[in-house]
Amino acid sequence: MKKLDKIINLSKPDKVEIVTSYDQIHKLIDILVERNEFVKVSFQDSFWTTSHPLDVARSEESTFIVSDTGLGPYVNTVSRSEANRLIEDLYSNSMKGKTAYIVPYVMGPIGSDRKRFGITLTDSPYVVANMAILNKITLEALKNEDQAVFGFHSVAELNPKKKKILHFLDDLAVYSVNTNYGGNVLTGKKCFSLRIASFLGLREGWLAEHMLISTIQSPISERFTFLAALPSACGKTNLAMLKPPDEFENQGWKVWCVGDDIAWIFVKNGELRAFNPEYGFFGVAPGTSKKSNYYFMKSIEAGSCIFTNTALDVESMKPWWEGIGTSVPKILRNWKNEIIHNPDPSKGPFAHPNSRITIPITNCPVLHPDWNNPEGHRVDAFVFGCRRSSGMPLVFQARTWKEGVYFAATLKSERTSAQEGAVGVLRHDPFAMRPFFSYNIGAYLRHWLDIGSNLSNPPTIFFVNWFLKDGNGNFIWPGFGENLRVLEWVIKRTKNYVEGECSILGLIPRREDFNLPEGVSWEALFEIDTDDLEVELAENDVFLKALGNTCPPEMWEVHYDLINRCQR
Ligand code: GTP
Ligand code: SPV
Ligand code: MN
Repeated sequence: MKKLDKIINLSKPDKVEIVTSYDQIHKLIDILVERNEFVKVSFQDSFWTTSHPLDVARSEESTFIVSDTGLGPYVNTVSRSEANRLIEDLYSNSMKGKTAYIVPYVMGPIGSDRKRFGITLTDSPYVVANMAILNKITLEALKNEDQAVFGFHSVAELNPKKKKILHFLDDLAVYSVNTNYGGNVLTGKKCFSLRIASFLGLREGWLAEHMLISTIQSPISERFTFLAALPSACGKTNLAMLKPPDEFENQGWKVWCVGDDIAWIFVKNGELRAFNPEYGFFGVAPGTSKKSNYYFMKSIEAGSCIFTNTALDVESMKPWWEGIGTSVPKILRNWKNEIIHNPDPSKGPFAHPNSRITIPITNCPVLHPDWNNPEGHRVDAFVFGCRRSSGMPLVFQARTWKEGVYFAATLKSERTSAQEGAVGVLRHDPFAMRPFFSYNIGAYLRHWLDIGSNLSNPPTIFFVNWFLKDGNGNFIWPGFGENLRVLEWVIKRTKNYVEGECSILGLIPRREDFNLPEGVSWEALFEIDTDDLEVELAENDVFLKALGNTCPPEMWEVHYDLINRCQR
């Protein structure tokens, strides 16, 4: 295997082992436990671990697409010669004294001709253990290595200053070094399933998106599948396995989860269809409780999970985090692996805000019975979301596909702990894809517009914001299961059961069509401040201009139309 040999010769591991069975992974976990890197917790076959304290989130600044030309806004590039120099330098002898593991896997349903193989070489048993949950291990990948996406990961010195995540699109290869956490290193996740896959999608006529997939079963629709894009740590996992409020559940509403993070989307017979290429969840812990996300908690209890950077109750050996719904344990290990007796709750957080749990998808009690259908699922609606304390209503519908693409392209959201950097700062996050674009955004928008024009009956497109706050900083909207009330309106609009009301942005619900929970102010949810909007339109102008002549003219059409509506 030429590609593997090159990096093995350079990094010089003592041993190379191909991971072919789950038995082997159990043995690997035993080694991690012996080394005290994994701690057995009270759930069956589940383990707790911590990462380097400066390696706790995705590092956008260290993530690059290898290209000899610039690729426009939000795409960090590095030249091929510089990338090769970095690899020579950073991987040289980086695996000495270690074992390199080769993980062959597949993304997507086995029976689908749209599945893709991946081969990751890593010197981190932690990465192997996580990838064995998130991806399906298969030797088929080695037989198809010419089409496989390669990941070369080395912990090396674990020096955050020398952290690099390099993507060679044409070579289908990702190099990740000096990091050992999450999306930086689990190469099947964002590196392959978004950055490399979306580039392949552009070439081949399909889409790879940062979206959950769920199917709603209800008295008003037999089966309704929606895809939702929300920036990292803005609610995809929660929405994907939503537990309906009692009054809905009693009427027969149920949400089936197909995926919680990534969707591969394609056109078939004039219809849009999607599948989830992953085999597990890598979900945010803090804020998750039986009350906020019942089925996620149930998924954890089913076992075979890995807890990274949560706290750990030393007496019960149960992982703990802020918002879990129980008081701070008397003796805990925090995310920095310090043992604390009688912790002062005001001295937290004891779990890192981006602490995560790796869970086999089959643990989910509301996993769609047909989740892994090789034909995918027909897409009825798209939902784009953001986290904003103001300036964006609870929900509105784009009137047309073109408008939907414009609003998705100009979405803004407050930064969360899933990325390194200051939390809470409002930043532009097109399609919830800002950290994951691997080619020019103008071309990306063109691709979306072209896909839409190939559909006989394109999905509807909605925008949501669960995170509006009042003057005291409290959330106005109850969120979580209650978000089904918004989805109910999404279904009614998609099926044309009700009319929408025109607003400057798009269609908002008429009061009588929306099942508002008690004690929530309608006005506060749907206020649109035209002064704020004008400021945003000015920002959008700057963004569209930055795309230069790659910006599809349709985007300018919608933009000027909005400006006109605003001035009227
Ligand atoms: P990634 O895995 O990073 O892509 O995140 P995600 O989009 O899947 O976000 P997730 O569902 O894990 O939620 C992130 C955080 O937002 C958690 O702390 C949740 O408890 C919180 N959250 C999710 N949905 C809601 C909601 O409707 N309202 C409020 N207030 N918080 C929510
Ligand atoms: C995200 O940040 O969007 C995640 C976690 O889903 S990671 O795999 O680290 O990208
Ligand atoms: Mn994500």
